[in-house]
Amino acid sequence: HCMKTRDLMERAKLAKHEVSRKIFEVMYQKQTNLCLSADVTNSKELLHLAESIGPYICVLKTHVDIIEDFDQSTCRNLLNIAHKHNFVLFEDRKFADIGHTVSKQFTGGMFRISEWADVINAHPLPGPGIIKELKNANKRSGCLLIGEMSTNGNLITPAYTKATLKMAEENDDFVIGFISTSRISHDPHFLHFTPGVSLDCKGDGKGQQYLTPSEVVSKRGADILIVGRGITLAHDPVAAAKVYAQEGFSGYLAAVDV
Ligand code: 5FU
Repeated sequence: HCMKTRDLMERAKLAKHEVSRKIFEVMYQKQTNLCLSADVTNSKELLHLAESIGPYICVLKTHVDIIEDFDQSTCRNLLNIAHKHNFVLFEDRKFADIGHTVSKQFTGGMFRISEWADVINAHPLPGPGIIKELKNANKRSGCLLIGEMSTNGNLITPAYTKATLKMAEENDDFVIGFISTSRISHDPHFLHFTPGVSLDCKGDGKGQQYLTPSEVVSKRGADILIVGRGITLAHDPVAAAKVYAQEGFSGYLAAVDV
């Protein structure tokens, strides 16, 4: 049983959403569980990162609202690169409002996230209405619930995380997993994405707290490690991505289920 949930093709078969199935398959095909957090502020840099780091990742995570020159061609180009290098796009918008508002934030405005993002995420704080309305707006995207955060002093309690799990289980045709710093569910169809990963730093002096790839994947039970500045600010980002991908995936294969 222990090895079974580490078996990516087995997990792909158990997936309840097209996007989680795709992610498991990409992880298997490319032998990587690295998600690049491409937190740059212009389209050219974003597309350059996607093109150069693309071969080593299963997911590329964006914050499109920090891009100064964003337009629809940014997403079109990003989609082409994602297709070429076989990774999925995750917009880290962290929806956190009433259902009526989030459905507009998801589909409308400048960013029209629902038209290009495979994965989105939401805080469960407002209650199940947020999930229902995001799903009604576009069920082709898969949603991660933020069950834990990496930051120092965050207000999330064990009871909140447990309630997040319940909300995920009740909506598992749309919720594909969690943002968390530990394994929240033992159900192999849920994905756990863990941010706050660095080989060199313990923190950023702004609340972020870092763990190493092997800590998050082997000890905390993460499926996918999210790495931003550890790669983007490295002297050689491609070389750094290869190291994180290697550490992350060997940790994933070695991990026993927690
Ligand atoms: F939900 C979370 C969280 O708890 N911590 C995070 O760091 C999200 N993040 C995101 O992961 C954050 O918004 C950044 O985009 C990224 C981490 O970037 P870093 O440069 O690796 O610190």
